[in-house]
Amino acid sequence: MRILLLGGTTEASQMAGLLADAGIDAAFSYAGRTRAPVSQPLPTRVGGFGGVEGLLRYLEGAAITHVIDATHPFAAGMTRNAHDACTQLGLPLARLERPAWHPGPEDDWTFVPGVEDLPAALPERPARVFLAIGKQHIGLFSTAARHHYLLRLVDPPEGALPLPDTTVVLARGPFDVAGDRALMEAHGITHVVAKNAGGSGARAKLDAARALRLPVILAQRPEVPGGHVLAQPEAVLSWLRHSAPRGV
Ligand code: 3Y8
Ligand code: NAP
Repeated sequence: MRILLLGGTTEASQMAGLLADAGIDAAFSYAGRTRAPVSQPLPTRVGGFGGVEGLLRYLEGAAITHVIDATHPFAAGMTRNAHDACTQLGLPLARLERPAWHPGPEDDWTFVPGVEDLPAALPERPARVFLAIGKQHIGLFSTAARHHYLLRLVDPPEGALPLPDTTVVLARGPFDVAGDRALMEAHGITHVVAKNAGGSGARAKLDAARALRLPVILAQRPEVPGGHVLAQPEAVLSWLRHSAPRGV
């Protein structure tokens, strides 16, 4: 048995620990989005595969027998490619995915279909927006340049930002409610904009918004192919044991 673990999330790091502790032959994969990703207890590769074709070559070259897609719910491209490649090769594929967030009675949440719909959901009058969606989609907000944006990024931006009125904080997360509440108060935030990422690592800002009674605008997740979706790393481990040849 040899596993490819597609990582980049809290759950992927937990899965890596389980596989390493079980002594299962596995390789961890990052996209290479950040300069210094957290190290993993597994041999780690960094960078894209080169589309489905590149992934097929990697899977065959590395004699991978099972794939675990523990990427982020918004990493739709990687998820689609993993599904297509595993279907072509007839390889077992499980997706480790955390459930989406749902509002409580005290929450003031607005959902939009996708990340590209977020700017239009902001108010006409200038606001002070905590834009916690990372770096890849900041450009979408250049059509809403009237607002002040508090940007939380993993790495310093290379070059000028596509927005005129910003404050940048650098942080990798996972985050905590007290820290996010203090950050939002210090910057006089009036709106929180985020992705419906689910999980614990990005949840703090939603709880802080609830405490401060601030509106939240959330992008819903992109559609991804079906398949074997599990919510806990332990469930993936038992899936592996049941789908492996005898004696694992
Ligand atoms: C490179 C690996 C771990 C994993 C930690 C989780 C928690 C902290 C919360 C906010 C939201 C955001 C962003 C976020 C979180 C965890 C998790 C999660 C959100 C690292 C990591 C990589 C990335 C890529 C990065 C994206 C960006 C998204 C920032 C490592 C730290 C906004 C998603 O600068 C960039 O280009 C950043 C790109 C994809 C979204 C975007 O579109 O910009 N994640 N995040 C992975 C790779 O190379 O394969 O550097 O160590 C992982 C984590 N980020 O093991 O503890 O599991 O969700 N990551 C979102 O959820 O909205 C921050 O600020 O409140
Ligand atoms: P994406 O849009 O789905 O993928 C774009 C391309 O990046 C993929 O086609 C693939 O390139 C490469 N890629 C993505 N994940 C990879 C991985 N784990 N290993 C190797 N290559 C990978 O991905 P994304 O949204 O940019 O996310 C990139 C990474 O950040 C993923 O590891 C994801 O788990 C993590 N992350 C993303 C978010 C988010 O909000 N999107 C949040 C937290 C963590 P090729 O086509 O060349 O193979």
